[in-house]
Amino acid sequence: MALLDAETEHRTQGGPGLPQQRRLVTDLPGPRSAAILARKVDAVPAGVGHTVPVAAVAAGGGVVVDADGNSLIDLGSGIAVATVGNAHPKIAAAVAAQAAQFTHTCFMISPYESYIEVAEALNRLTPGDFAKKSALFNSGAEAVENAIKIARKHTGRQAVVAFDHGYHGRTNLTMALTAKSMPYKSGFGPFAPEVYRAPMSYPFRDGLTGPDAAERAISQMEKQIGAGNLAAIIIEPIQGEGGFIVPADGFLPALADWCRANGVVFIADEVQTGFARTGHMFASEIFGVVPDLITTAKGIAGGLPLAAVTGRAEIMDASHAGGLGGTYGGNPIACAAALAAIDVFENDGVIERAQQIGTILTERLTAMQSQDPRIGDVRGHGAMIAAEFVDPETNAPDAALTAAVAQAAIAQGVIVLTCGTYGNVIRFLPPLSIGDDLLIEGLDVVAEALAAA
Ligand code: PLZ
Repeated sequence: MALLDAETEHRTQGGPGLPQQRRLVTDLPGPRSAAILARKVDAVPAGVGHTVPVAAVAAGGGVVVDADGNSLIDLGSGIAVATVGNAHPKIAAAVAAQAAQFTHTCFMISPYESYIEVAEALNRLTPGDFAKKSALFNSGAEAVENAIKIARKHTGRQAVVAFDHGYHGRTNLTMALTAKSMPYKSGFGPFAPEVYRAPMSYPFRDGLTGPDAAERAISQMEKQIGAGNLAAIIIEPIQGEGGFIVPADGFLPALADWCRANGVVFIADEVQTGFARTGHMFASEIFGVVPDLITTAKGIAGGLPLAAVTGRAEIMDASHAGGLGGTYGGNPIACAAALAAIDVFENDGVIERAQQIGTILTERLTAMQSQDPRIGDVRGHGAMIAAEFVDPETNAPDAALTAAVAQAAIAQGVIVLTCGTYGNVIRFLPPLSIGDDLLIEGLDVVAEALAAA
């Protein structure tokens, strides 16, 4: 098939109708992608990087198709966003219908029902059987910023604690909350004040029980900040960019109890873990914690930019009228997409599918680990599983091996993402619409890449 025909076909035929196959018709990037990426170099600043050297033209099910007609297996979901599957028919239809009706009035000017419906759904679906309210924003970072604003207003306190290996965004306050300097913070200071860092529970590296790790963090917060000065702690129940770090049992509940006893707002950043990703609607459920506030984004709207802060009504109501908002927050098209996505999350067996995917990923990766001591740890929940690569002698992080495996897999048409403070983790975040055969083929390719590295 001529390249042009392939491109035209894929432009008009995205979503689950795409052939579900790994098929490389060129080396990556092919000539069309290479030409587009050359224009990127001229038109887009170097600071905006990319992982996979292709220009996407269609995606759906478990594949991303590029401008040359290459079909790649998607094990990244655009960083945990296309959870229900790219161009999901229910979302595409809801977006088209809303775009034909009205695209924007600004919720702060002329409100509309879909925003309120999304808020009602979030209030219902998030953990905690108390009165809740939700406010909508555009990005995960913006949700985090607003959660901190709300917690400060509610408590009348200023200090905020984030954790080692934490990631919360790229805006000024969220850079301050984010732990890792390169590439997120280096040279971009000064950072927002009154942000402190506490040690995380990282069982593979610290060997501490959950309660002991919590005790270490609490004692540091009490000594260095003082509970009476602390507005909030913010933590990802499973850390995403930091390396899919799953805290030891008891760590999060002990922190939440301490917060409650001291009038500190406990904020769970579920931007990456939320909406069925971990085999639960929210990862907080895995650990039996009920956050005061939850930030969400990514999977919430099937790829449309939407984010939210949801939490206890009395905390959410702390702000004076007009104190929260933004031109686009809760845009009607994004809300229509979110309502369609939430319908899928609740009614189409997506949580069960995340659990099945988690079983396939975990069994395969632990089997690989038993043959290959360079895999130091396999961890995660549901469709959020990672392998940490180490020097088998010393357990030291092996970022070079990790990068080599990821690059080799991508060159063979499998999109995998790395993460981790030490850059030594490959994370698997497939869309839940991927079939078992493609998932297993993707894992085969990663296994071959590791064997060859
Ligand atoms: N909180 C827990 O994972 C976004 C960003 C990757 P935005 N993570 C992926 C990158 O290199 O920029 C994220 C997250 C958690 C907040 C955010 C920020 O969400 O929608 O990217 O602003």
